[in-house]
Amino acid sequence: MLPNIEKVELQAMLDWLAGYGADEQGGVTRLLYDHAWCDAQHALAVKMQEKGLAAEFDQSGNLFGTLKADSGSSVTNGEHNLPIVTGSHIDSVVHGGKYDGAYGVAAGILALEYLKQQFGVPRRTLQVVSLCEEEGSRFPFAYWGSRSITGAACLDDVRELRDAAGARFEDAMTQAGFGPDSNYRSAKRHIGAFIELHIEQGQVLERLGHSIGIVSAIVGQKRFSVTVGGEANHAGTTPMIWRKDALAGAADMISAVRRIALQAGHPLVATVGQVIPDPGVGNVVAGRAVFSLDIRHIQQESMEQCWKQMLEAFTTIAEEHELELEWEEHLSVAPTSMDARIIHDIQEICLQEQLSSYLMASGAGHDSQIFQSACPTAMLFVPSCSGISHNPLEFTSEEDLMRGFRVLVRLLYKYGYG
Ligand code: HGY
Ligand code: MN
Ligand code: MN
Ligand code: MN
Repeated sequence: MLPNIEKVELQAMLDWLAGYGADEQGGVTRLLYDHAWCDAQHALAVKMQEKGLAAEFDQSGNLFGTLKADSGSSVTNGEHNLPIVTGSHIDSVVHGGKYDGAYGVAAGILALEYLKQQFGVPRRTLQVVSLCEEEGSRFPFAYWGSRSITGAACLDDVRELRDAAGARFEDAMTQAGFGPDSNYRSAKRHIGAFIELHIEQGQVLERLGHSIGIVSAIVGQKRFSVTVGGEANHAGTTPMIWRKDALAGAADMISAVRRIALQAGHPLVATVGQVIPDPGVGNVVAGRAVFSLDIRHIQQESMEQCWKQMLEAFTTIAEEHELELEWEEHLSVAPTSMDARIIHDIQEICLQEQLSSYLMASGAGHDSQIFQSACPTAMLFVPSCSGISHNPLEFTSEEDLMRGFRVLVRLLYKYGYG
């Protein structure tokens, strides 16, 4: 049985990590392969080594810290000698919070350090991974870290993608020291199970008064870029009825997104978070407008149905205003149920720890939904204060952080030493 886990330097580590990419809004901005991201990953590699873990990068920039099993351990057959991996992502949204992703990375490092100090070499290899990219904040491609590990994506899928400044994905990757010509091993690997500790990013646990969220399933997601083509023209000399105003057309389409989503009802959510008009100056009728579209639902067919209705509405608006319409889907992930056996183990540990746990769906996407296609996977949440996330005001109390940490340690102990 594990002794009572006293306080570990979890809060201090999160404060330290938030220093990498600290932005002017009091949040964190750490984007794939940018300076803050590179400094954070390399600092974490040093931290892992200081904590007695073998640190190694892969060609995507994922960072693994390993607590190797005793080579003579009896757990030898088949997939049982594949490592148990915990962790989360090190990248952030722009002006994000200090807990999203970072909490799972920091807790994983400290959990392996604690287990090594208390119990020495495990019977089964345990690893913590700092996944290189989950958010899709810089390049229009999400879950690059987990998808390159499971083989769901490879460099050919991303090399030509451009960020908002026009930088090529592959150039950013190689300039950061990664990629196929680096000395690092390929990202693709097999793992025995994946466990992700994460903040809830919503307010269910806080409102219902539970300490631990156990994720039953993660919503499906479809992400698009929608391009509306019109005719740039003079704002003063072009009568309203003769315009092909791409931004006005996009605005009608964005209103249709909200109308259709409200008609569909909870738990469907649809978000337009970004609109880029071209040329984007006040005295020119926009010739082009590109907007993002993020649709989520726990049921695949409802999500598909919603997209179909939205596309019909966009097409009608484009025809009415003689506008061109194009769209590109750059993420389509199905709703994903988590592993029932690990869920059961987490529920048992919460009972032992006398922590109230709550089985719940995740409205946020996570790397766990990528790993679940490759190995048994589970997620656990701790409460987010007022449910705020993807915002510098994101906050979780140290007590709540420690409760999630203790459950993670017990789960890793069960799988690594039990
Ligand atoms: O958008 C999401 O749900 C996740 O935080 N990347
Ligand atoms: Mn996020
Ligand atoms: Mn996250
Ligand atoms: Mn996520």
